[in-house]
Amino acid sequence: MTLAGAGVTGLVTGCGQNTSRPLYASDHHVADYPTVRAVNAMSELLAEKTDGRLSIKVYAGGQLGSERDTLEITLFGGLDVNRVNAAPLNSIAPMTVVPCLPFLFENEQHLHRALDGNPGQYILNSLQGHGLVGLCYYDSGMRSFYNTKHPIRNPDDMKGMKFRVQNSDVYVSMVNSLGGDATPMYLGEVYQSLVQGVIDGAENNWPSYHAGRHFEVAKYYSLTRHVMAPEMLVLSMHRWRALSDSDQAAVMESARESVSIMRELWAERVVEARKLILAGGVEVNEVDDISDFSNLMKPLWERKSTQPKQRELIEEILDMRG
Ligand code: GTR
Repeated sequence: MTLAGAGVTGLVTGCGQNTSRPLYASDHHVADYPTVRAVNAMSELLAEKTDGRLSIKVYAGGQLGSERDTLEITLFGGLDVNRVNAAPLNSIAPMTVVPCLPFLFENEQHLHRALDGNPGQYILNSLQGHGLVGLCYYDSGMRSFYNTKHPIRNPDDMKGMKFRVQNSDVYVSMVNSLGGDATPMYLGEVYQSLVQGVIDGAENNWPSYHAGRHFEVAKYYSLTRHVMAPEMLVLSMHRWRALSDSDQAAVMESARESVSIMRELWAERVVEARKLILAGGVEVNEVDDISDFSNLMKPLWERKSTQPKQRELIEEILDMRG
């Protein structure tokens, strides 16, 4: 959908000459999803810090288009803020590949240590070389595979099945390395594609598996927990440059403060989504031996992180394991 088609006029403002208008933000998820609620919470914090001069208006529910499309719009300054997963940033900013690597993080604590620490900050800063300002990370839990056919207990069970992946080479290689057939596709098309049999499955965390109603059609959820790629909040460099130093500081601070709000909202939503999914008759299974999956994905780390700095970050993150 175009911006005008979504009823959003005046969004493309010629790179932020009007610095007192709200920051316009996009999110694929609907209004009550934790990411949208977190950005709304950030908006309130920002308004408090700037005596109401600055706030954020979120266009939720993917009104403005897919994450890839809205990122492009953000890059040229037609949109200010974007809440996206790290994956669609992979083709824009190579350091974002690192937190998307399968089986990099051993658990949530490890993920938080890495993202709250040096590696996370380095990756956020690296966006500045690519027309974006990295504001913060939000939780996105662990992604697992689901499908319409049968439980996946080992990679052989994925053979001959088509899995939707996010628009990122890392994810295409990931599914192909496991023996499945990867189909990159916008999240908004997944439900229909599952219904029509265009794809057999996809992979996501509990809340997105639930929010997109994929669990109604793809009844097998296999707990591979293969990726913990975080959500990221980014701001257009055009709008950033148009802000005063103190407004830039207020934006950064309110983004940071929204992280703990999001973590609470996320933890609650995971529990709630899981309950609803189980009540919906989904068959959930653990996999036999997770190393059957992780061993196949190791060569992918080498292929997808060819820059020395990416390697360094991986090592630093591995050293932060518990
Ligand atoms: C969700 C994430 C979205 C999007 C989506 C996807 O978990 O919140 O930003 O990346 O996954 O699979 O496309």
